[in-house]
Amino acid sequence: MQQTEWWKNGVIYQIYPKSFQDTTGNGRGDIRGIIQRLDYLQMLGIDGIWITPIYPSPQIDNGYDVADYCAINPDYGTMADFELLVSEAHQRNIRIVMDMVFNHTSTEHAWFKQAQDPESEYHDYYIWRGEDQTQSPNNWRSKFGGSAWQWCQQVGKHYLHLFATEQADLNWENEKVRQQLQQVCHFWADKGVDGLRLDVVNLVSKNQDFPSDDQGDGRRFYTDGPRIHEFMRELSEQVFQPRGLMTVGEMSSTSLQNCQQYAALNGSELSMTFNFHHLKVDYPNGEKWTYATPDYVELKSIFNYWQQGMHGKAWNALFWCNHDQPRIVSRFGDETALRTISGKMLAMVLHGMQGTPYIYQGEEFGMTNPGFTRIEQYRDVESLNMYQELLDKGLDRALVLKILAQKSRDNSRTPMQWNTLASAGFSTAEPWIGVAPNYRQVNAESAVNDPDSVFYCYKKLIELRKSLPILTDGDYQDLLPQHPSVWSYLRTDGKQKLWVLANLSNQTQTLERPQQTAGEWQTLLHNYPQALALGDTIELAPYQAVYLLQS
Ligand code: TEU
Repeated sequence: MQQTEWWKNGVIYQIYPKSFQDTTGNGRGDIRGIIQRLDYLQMLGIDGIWITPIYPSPQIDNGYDVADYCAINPDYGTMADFELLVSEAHQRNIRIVMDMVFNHTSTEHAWFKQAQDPESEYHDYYIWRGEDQTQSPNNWRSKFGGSAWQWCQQVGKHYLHLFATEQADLNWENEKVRQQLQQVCHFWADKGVDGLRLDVVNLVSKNQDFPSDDQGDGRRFYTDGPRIHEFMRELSEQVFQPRGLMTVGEMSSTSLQNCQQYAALNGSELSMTFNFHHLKVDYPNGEKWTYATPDYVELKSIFNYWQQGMHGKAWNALFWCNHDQPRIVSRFGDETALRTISGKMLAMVLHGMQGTPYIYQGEEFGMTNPGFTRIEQYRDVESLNMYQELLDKGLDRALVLKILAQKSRDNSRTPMQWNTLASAGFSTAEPWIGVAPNYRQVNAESAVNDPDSVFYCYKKLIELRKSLPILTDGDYQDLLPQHPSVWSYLRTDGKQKLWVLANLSNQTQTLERPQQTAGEWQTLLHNYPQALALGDTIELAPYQAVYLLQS
């Protein structure tokens, strides 16, 4: 497909294939399931799909433990299925974005197996340190709990794994590793892929002294590390630019200054970046594994910082949800009576900003967390590890389960709710992870049949991004940064003004009309049956949101 900067006014839809659509009756989704649902995605109006890893993998981390970068996991189908998906998607003007997991491979990858022979050329593909089995080379922690080092008897050294033990970190200092990874990108570009999502790519350059961290878990020694921009420019020059690939880097704990470089408008490194600062406003003191309520003043201030800091310099990816995050209506909205209203409000607030919006499967009709109550319902390696770690710390089991129900990555991984049939139309068999119990009310089919559903709000937002240049180009100003629950921001592009006004609470909010909003406004979009009355004081109903335009 033609490779202009299509993502600048485009919207990307994320698919977690294992939970999207099963066509073989094994309880797990597959590539043919994605093909079957392309018409639905075309109706929604999205421009591309990002598909999380479908490569051969022992599935310790649901495919983020890749055993072969250039093949399809038979569980998901065949390479022929994938090629069919590319052509079927392209026929509908839907581009394909593949997930590249280049910080680590599975320990089942042929490279890692051979790396265990210190004489092999693959040995130096990984990071080996420390000859004392009883002592880790440093105190770095794995993001999934425990030490980041694992002893390998055959080598007589530890290898580094920032994630699960079965995910060994690649040694990017080795030029051959970087060349191999370039070849992987070429392989998928040859298949017709249009873009790449690069998993935790800002962690690949490690401080080569591997110092212990007396202030934390080690992340400051490998996040946005010493050679990271050099590595990104190299990939960009060798592959991304010549192949016209759109790229989005998943940036773990990054900074604005680094993202201004990664996602610079001249495209010297990547097209755009995901960062997660806005999704830590319910991590008190940076601690994810607590039961907490979000701080909306903090949330607005983070968006203000990133919207203003990237404007005119670099390009943002916008998202509320992905396969690692709880569902947004459960998190910042309402799961029950005001689910639809709050789902639309959250969509409007995010899609009113500058950047490329991402929609995670099911978000477009307001899917919720499943409300798991037993540990047996969880599948995620991080959740299972943290469950044990929190119990070991002495936390009460009921509290730990409550924390998991709020924070677990499995909240977003339950099967896509297509309709009211058994297993929500996802599969004819027992799904690999339980379906959320509300699927009879909350499903794609009901949403498509209801003109007032969240689905049509997303559809409208996708259309607006194509027809209203201010959404792509305008700057951003927060009009009420200190208000605890009202979000009121202005986008301006010299020709028009777009005013986005939203109530993040389940209470009515009354406010004075900000002076910057004088004059006449045309209502573009609202989430209540009646439009908002604009007087000197404004009354916002629970979760009410409105887009107002001044030309
Ligand atoms: O996630 C990286 C990441 O830092 C997280 O969002 C992670 O889920 C979080 O730290 C856990 O608290 C990416 C993938 O999106 C995730 O699914 C993988 O597990 C991870 O990388 C390793 O490949």
